Amino acid sequence: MMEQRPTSNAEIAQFFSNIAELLDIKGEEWYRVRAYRRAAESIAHYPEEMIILRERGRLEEIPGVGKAIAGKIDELLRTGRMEFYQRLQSEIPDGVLSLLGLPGVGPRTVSLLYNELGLVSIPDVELAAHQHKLRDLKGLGAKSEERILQGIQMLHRISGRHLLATALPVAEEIVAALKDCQAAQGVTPAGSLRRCAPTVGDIDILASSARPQEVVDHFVSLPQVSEVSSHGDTKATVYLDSGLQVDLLVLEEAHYGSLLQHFTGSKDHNAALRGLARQQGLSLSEYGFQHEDGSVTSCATEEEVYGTLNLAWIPPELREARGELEAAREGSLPQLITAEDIKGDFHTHSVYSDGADTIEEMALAGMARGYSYIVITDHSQGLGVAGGLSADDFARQWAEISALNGRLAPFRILSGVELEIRTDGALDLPDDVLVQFDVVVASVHLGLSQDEDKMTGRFIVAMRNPHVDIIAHPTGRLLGQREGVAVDFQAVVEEAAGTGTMLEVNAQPNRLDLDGDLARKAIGAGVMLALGSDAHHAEGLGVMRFGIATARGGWAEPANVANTLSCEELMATLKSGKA
Ligand code: DGT
Ligand code: CA
Ligand code: CA
Ligand code: ZN
Repeated sequence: MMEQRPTSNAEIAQFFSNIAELLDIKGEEWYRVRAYRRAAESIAHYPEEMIILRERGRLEEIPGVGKAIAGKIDELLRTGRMEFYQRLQSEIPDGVLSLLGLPGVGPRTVSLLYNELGLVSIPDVELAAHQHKLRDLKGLGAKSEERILQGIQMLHRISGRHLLATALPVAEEIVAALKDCQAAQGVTPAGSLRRCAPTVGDIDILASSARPQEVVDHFVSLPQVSEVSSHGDTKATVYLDSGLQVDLLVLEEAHYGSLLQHFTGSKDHNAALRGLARQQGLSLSEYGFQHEDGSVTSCATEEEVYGTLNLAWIPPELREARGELEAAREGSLPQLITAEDIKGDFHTHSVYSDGADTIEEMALAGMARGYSYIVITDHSQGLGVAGGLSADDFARQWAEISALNGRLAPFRILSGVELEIRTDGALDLPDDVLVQFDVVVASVHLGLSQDEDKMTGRFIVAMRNPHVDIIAHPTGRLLGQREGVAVDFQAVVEEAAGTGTMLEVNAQPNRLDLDGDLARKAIGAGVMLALGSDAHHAEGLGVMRFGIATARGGWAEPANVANTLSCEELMATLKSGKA
């Protein structure tokens, strides 16, 4: 087998970011570590390919890339290896880098775990934490030990699950490949993927066909498949190279509605539906309704399945046994928000802070998506790690925005800020600066382990400020990495409603924060939702679809979501909107 050489900017950047981590773990000087980290960042975001730059002898034009690093890029592209990296790797066992994947554990802590206790894997750390060996490490203590243990337990809980955003493109590719099979009709994803759950255990795909075996055979021989786990005449289970499991089920067209309904789930929704069927003397399965005399009625569409039980068709995102059957019976299901309703994006970053693209590039991407506005929300100064801006920096930004607005009209770039709510609860910019933004989005990135009273207090102070329009990613959860902060959500929602502050549904695939349930609580209390991609580059605006799916899971109608407002309506709705 030929060894694959790293050639893309992302692959090359990964080498340098690994080097930075390894040096940091070794305890090297901070400025050396930072130099590699910087180089990794700028290589990852550089608009031209390293391969081309190297051919033209232009590697050193990249910010943060000097002679030494340019030499390493050259070596990597020429030989597929980097001597320096190899040497570092041989000094530190493989598993040590994986410790960085632990929630709340950075290179400093990994350095302690490895150098002081000789821990080289996550199971090592788990054992040592149970034995209370971590609390005596310098700067760690019992609380950190507890937090690390909780993090490991959370990793166990979500292990084997995949982010919706990871699974969805894979599923779409397989659906498209199955459609190439002559015998296949009605190919569609089902299961948690169709319900747009934040994470999925596996990908479920259904098809109808008069010749199921042909479809199943086509499926197991797709090039993406790395292992066939089972292969029957109407169903199969396979694994892909990425480790994702895919289930396929094929039935005759006459059963298709029953099949689709059954395999969309959720289990709880289906159990509730079966209960309802039983009350009407029917037994519900993936083949249809069985009557008391033993005869079976199959349903070709989902509408027939629900209709047989006198229910309106229920959108998949609502099928979680949270009152959707009652609403479907009463005809009070929500008219859910759709992608077509979205007129703008409330949360985007540019090169002014930690984004990769200019304001203009972000705006053009928004226009290409058919939006009428985007809000640029670069970080405020308190978030140093993200290159946060001072009041003077923002003044420069406003000038650029206003020039761009002259050129791009009627499209509007709204001036915004992702305002840090400091650990002591103070806001990161004074009121006389805040009043000058179109939209102020406040959020917490620091002091996330504070207790519930403190944390709730920080949010309340922010919402009471007359200029703060939106609280971004209110719980701070990171799927697979970090639980949400300790906060009295009921108090937050009431304050949001009272002060007319919106709560964000952050569309980043590993955030989806608020989640569906909390979004529904917020809506119930009369709070307006604001959807934000939190994009750090132009293509990043595309994650909006996951925000929309999450809002739908929260039963959101267009009237509950500020992104459905026109720019004029929005300005009239914002707290201290300038005319
Ligand atoms: P996942 O894969 O863990 O993200 O969640 P789902 O909902 O996709 O679950 P999955 O893949 O096990 O099954 C897909 C659907 O098929 C599920 O939502 C309901 C139905 N189903 C599967 N297995 C069973 C079962 O044992 N009992 C019942 N009642 N329904 C099932
Ligand atoms: Ca599934
Ligand atoms: Ca499955
Ligand atoms: Zn952000």
